[in-house]
Amino acid sequence: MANRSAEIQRRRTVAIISHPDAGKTTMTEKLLLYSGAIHAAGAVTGGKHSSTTSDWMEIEQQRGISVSSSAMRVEYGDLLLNILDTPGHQDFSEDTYRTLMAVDSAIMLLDAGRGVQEQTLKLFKVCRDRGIPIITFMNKMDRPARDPLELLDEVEQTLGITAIPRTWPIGNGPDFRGIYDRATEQFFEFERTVGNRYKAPVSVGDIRGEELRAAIGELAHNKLLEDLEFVDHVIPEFNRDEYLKEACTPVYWGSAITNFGIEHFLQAILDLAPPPQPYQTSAGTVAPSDEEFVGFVYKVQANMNKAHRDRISFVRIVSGSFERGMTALHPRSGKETKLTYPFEIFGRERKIIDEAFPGDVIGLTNPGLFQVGDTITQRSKAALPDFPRFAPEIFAKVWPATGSFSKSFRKGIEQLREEGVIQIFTESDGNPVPLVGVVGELQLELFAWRMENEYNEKIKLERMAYTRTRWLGSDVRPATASPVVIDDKGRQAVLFKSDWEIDYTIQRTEGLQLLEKPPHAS
Ligand SMILES: Nc1nc2c(ncn2[C@@H]2O[C@H](COP(=O)(O)OP(=O)(O)OP(=O)(O)O)[C@@H](O)[C@H]2O)c(=O)[nH]1
Ligand SMILES: [Mg+2]
Repeated sequence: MANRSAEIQRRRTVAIISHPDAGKTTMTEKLLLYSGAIHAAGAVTGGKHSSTTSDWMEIEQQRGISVSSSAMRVEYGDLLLNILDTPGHQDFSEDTYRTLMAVDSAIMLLDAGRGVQEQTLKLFKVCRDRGIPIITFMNKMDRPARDPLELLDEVEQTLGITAIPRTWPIGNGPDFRGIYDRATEQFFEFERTVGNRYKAPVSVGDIRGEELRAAIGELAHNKLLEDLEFVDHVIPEFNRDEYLKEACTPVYWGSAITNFGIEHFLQAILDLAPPPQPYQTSAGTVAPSDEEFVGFVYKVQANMNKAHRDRISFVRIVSGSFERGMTALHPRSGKETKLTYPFEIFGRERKIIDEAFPGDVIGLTNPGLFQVGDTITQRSKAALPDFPRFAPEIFAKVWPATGSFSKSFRKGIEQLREEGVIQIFTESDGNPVPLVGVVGELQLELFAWRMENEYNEKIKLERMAYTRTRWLGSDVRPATASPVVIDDKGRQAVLFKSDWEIDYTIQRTEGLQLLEKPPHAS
């Protein structure tokens, strides 16, 4: 068997986060290109002919947005990089938050024309809470971009972290030529290529040279040199320990679409991102070097492959080593289970593996046993803190269009609930028509689309007026007409139409306890 400690030390597990559309999936594809994992990059254009490794779902390709996180594993030099691409849209942020549980660091993309956007801010806070360090990339420099100093200042002001540029952009929009690498003091000039599918040709030049001065004009060249001098004098030196402690974020510039600056960024991820870190569990701290195998499910996805139609649980390995065929304990059910088919995952592709180590994300075929948040161990009862669950704000009754509650209808609802695409409630009066609850509109659309395309069940949705969910903290039920429903773990929740209705109900009902999050499952 491979040397376990060396195997752990060579792994890097990283999530890509940003506001929608900043270019995460495009960047993921380009990191795969530059690491040699794919030989030509696909594109996220939306429409029939687009495809990338991480946006492998048909609905993602049609719309040009990511609706689900995906995992890619690449080897580069001695290192093994697990890249987890996340959806930016807030309707899918539960998935993104869960993915952040499975990584040791994050890369944050900003659209250089827009700076720090609303969703960036939220995701940054989640990284902070998780205690994971962040590398920043200012993307879309091939479009008109904001002044680099202004962007750095915005990161510092809005996110409260020192932003330290490691590269610097030369020009922007059509005049974007390349980047200056502050560490080597070299200027890398890139060439645009048709289709951007292959690496961009690059030449190394002198930032102070006459050639560049003539090309961009004296004024721009003077400003560039002044900016660089300012950066050298005013911005603190980069220090990896400070980055690991989240006291600073190193910043890189480029354009994912034209492949400018990608190689430096990939190298930075490999040089800086931390190896697998310990996790806090109910059984204390579990370190990667611990002998006992511990892993947890951060995501479940059904029907990844039309030929198999099975459910894959994405498992992050925390400690020990994993061997194909091993028997593991599933503490939530108390059952032992043999893990016969572990997969290495690359977008929608999968390949059986014989062993895996802390830091790895592997796929296990899910016999309906594993749920998001479950741990899998060798013998201990280690459990992770609860995974985030958002209170739904949109509700609908869901009917099969055929009118018959068939087996495939029930299976679709059950599996998509298990994945977290929807939450399911039932009315406490025993009405069998399920109520779906979601955080955003796009989730409902995804649900309907997948029911039709993966389970061959067209559905009808009857929207309801409720916009708030509160769980009951005691047996006291509301004295008003607000309905009590049962969630998928058997807990009672109340649906309201407005904050006003919540206040009114509280006033009317003595001893009523309303919780914004579900109480711990018993
Ligand atoms: N001009 C320009 N466009 C880019 C760049 N990177 C990505 N795009 C485009 O921006 C759009 C969104 O890109 P994606 O890679 O899908 O962005 P994303 O962050 O993955 O989006 P979500 O996953 O839906 O949040 C696509 O049309 C890309 O072609 C870039 O460097 N320059
Ligand atoms: Mg995407």
